[in-house]
Amino acid sequence: MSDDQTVMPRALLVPVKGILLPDHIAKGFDAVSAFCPHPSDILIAAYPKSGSTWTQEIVDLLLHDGDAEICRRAPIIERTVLLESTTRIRRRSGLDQLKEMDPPRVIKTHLPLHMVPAGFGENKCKTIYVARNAKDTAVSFYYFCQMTTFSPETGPWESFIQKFMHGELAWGNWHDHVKGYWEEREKRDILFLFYEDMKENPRREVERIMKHLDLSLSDEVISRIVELTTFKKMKDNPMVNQSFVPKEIYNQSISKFMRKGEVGDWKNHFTPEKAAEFDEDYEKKMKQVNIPFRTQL
Ligand code: PPS
Repeated sequence: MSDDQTVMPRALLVPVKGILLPDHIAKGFDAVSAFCPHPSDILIAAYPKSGSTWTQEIVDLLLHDGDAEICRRAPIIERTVLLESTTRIRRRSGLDQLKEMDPPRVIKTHLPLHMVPAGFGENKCKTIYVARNAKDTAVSFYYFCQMTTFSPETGPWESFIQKFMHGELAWGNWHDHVKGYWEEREKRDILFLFYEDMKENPRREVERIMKHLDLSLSDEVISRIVELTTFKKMKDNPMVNQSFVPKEIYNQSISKFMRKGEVGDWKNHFTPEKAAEFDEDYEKKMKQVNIPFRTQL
């Protein structure tokens, strides 16, 4: 821990329905499970570090006609709510925040699909899942876990990758998370986004999100949204770069929340041997599905 980090105990991980969750989130899970959304609420789901904050900002801008000022009305964590968040990491729990908001609310979750409250499916809430290739997700998660007390200590990178491969990190196994949403995407009308596609052609992906939400905005507004949600713009935007989160929770002097925002950073972290081992394990776990992930552009 760096000298200037205020000491706050690290979260522990405990299993809930076979998935490891930070202890404070596990404690509130029954209440989260019972949450009933309004049919107009929008769900953004993602395994951690897959591009959910980016998607949240795009959705908030789409819902407000690309109005940058309105979307600076509050930090992203107030405008769009992490369903399972607790007072250990936020001023109010996600459920308390939601009580004070009028639908349509933008709700984020890292829960795997089988743990998402049934009401989202029953009420046919618009759902977006954003996925990122496993190796870049692991790298991003490693830096995130170093800077937040939200997670247990990471240990060295080599052991962190092992934990990532074996579902021993918070929110469980990346492979099952992604497969769970992928397999249900048609039945539940889930818009399945890839981080790499968003990097490659953000305008196309913003338009896909807009259509999924049954919105129709002018070309000019879409261009503005694309511009406002570039990595650079979001990194400099105090309402999205998480600089508002207290240092004892996110110590951004260790690593920035808006860290690199690239596809292929894994190449700077995986040795050829580690990449081969990771890929072999990946093939075994993902062989029954053909999800077109890209690890470089
Ligand atoms: S979290 O903590 O799970 O909610 O994180 P999440 O927002 O899902 O993912 C964080 C990573 O997304 C990157 N990011 C972006 N990349 C490109 N463009 C934009 N606009 C953008 N916004 C966020 C962020 O930098 C994290 O990735 P890394 O690789 O760590 O930089």
